[in-house]
Amino acid sequence: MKIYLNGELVDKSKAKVSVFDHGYLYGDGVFEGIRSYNKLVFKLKEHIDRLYESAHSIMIDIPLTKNQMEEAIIRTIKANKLKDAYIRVIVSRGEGDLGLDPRKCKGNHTIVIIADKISLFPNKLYKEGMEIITVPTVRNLCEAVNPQIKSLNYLNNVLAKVEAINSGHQEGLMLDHLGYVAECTGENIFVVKQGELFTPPQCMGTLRGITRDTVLDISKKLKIPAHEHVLTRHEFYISDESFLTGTAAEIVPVVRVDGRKIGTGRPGKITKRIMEEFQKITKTDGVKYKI
Ligand code: PXG
Repeated sequence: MKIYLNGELVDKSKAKVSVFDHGYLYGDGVFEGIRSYNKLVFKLKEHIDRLYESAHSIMIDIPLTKNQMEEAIIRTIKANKLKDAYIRVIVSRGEGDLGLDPRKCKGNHTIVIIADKISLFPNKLYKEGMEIITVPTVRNLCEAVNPQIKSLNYLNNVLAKVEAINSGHQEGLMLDHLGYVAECTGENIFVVKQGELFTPPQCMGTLRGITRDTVLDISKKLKIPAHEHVLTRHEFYISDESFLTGTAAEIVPVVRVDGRKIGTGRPGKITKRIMEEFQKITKTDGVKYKI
């Protein structure tokens, strides 16, 4: 496997970064997770835009233009000859010294791009639906580390994932500090009630997910009314259907939350229709490459 490391494609065994990199010392950096389907990189522009927004917010000046970043991503996928890929782009503050001061890193950002295959959850869950549980760890406050920043410090999400796994679940439902539904550890949440879609607004400790935006576009196309609205757990429990969205997870039906059955306890009609449309879009939309 070839990894892009600061402009060079190197073997996986040689893809090493310094222990003084502030990405490693402090989680000081940003990342994106992107997918390609059948030689089409899905929503590449949106992912690159969000990467640069995250970097801007934490004052990292990425030393590549967006076009150069796009070329670097495509080059890495092609080097690995992947028709379908999961691409991780990482930009860290770079090598510095001990101590938080980012000025010590002298602008030598480390850029790593990995292209590989992943399947986040077992196939069975996509067909039969997932059971999730509310976890004790509260989603980061917007005023502290804003969840819009896809930073290398994912401990908030990792803790929630550990709690979900420890209670025998694949995913954990994270609430914001007021107790409203925020998102799962790496996915946004949708519920369906009386034929309409609801998802928490991005100010509720929720990442503005690119798959979430895609589902909102699909709902317009399918003429399913959709609302960005605060959700309580009660509203989640009494919904007719629910599903999670994310680049890595794609669309996963949720059929049980905190021991309560959602709707019939099977993936719902609207969920299945949206999953179908999502699969169609990923096969036809995207930035094309040749291998
Ligand atoms: N919420 C959070 C907290 C995320 O990290 C999403 C929602 C979904 O966003 P997109 O744009 O992908 O639709 C994410 C992103 C993984 C993994 O390996 C998943 C994500 C990020 C990093 C790692 O499971 N999902």
